[in-house]
Amino acid sequence: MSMIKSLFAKCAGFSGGIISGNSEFPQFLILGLERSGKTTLLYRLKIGSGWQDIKADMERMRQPNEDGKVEDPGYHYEELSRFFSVGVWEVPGTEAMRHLWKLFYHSIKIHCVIFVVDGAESEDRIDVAKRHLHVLMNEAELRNTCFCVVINQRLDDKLNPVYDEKEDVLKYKLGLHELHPSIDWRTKHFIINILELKGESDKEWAQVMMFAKEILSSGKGFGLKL
Ligand SMILES: Nc1nc2c(ncn2[C@@H]2O[C@H](COP(=O)(O)OP(=O)(O)O)[C@@H](O)[C@H]2O)c(=O)[nH]1
Ligand SMILES: [Mg+2]
Repeated sequence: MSMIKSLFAKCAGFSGGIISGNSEFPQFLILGLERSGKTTLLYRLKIGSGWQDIKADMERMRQPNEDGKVEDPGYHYEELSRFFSVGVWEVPGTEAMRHLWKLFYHSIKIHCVIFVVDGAESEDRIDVAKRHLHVLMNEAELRNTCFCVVINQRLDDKLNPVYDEKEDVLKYKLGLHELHPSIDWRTKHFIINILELKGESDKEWAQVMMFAKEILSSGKGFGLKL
């Protein structure tokens, strides 16, 4: 708890536990189960394909070094500015860390949740992801929040079948076809091969940002001027 509070304190605009209007731009929160591709997404957006060994590096950062410490701090904060300026928080999705997700959206006003699901995920884990996603969608603090569900297609992955865009089974398995109207209008899913994203300007990502802009600007929600 204190670890996260001190992290928030580092963020510009922190005042009395709530980052709101004076943080000046919308805050996004990337969530999803562990290994769905969240950190890869954040850094593909931030630095594009310039980080060539990202896959090997992500694996290495998960392993303890000689001192027994894990290099990846787990959570990350970056700012993006291609379409409109946003602050992006990315939090681990391990079982333990899922308990802490709420601390983020209780302490920070979150305008958009990017929920990442591995397209090659097992049935059991899809159910777990679905459960968490629907809890989030029904949280009071997130009642105006835009939800972008990103299905990580893993086109390059020889070990797993490629996610079939036409059948799009995760739309149903995640219950995205039967959302309450109060949630449906601010929710959309996108099928993206995260590892191939070439930075913020990538057209796959542009679709996510255009949808988020529409929802965040809507008078039904935050009514932001972006
Ligand atoms: N083959 C392949 N691997 C991916 C893709 N996206 C993520 N990964 C790998 O899957 C692992 C988990 O990704 P990571 O971003 O660390 O997941 P996180 O736990 O959700 O942050 C890493 O080794 C990534 O390099 C993808 O599109 N294709
Ligand atoms: Mg991660």
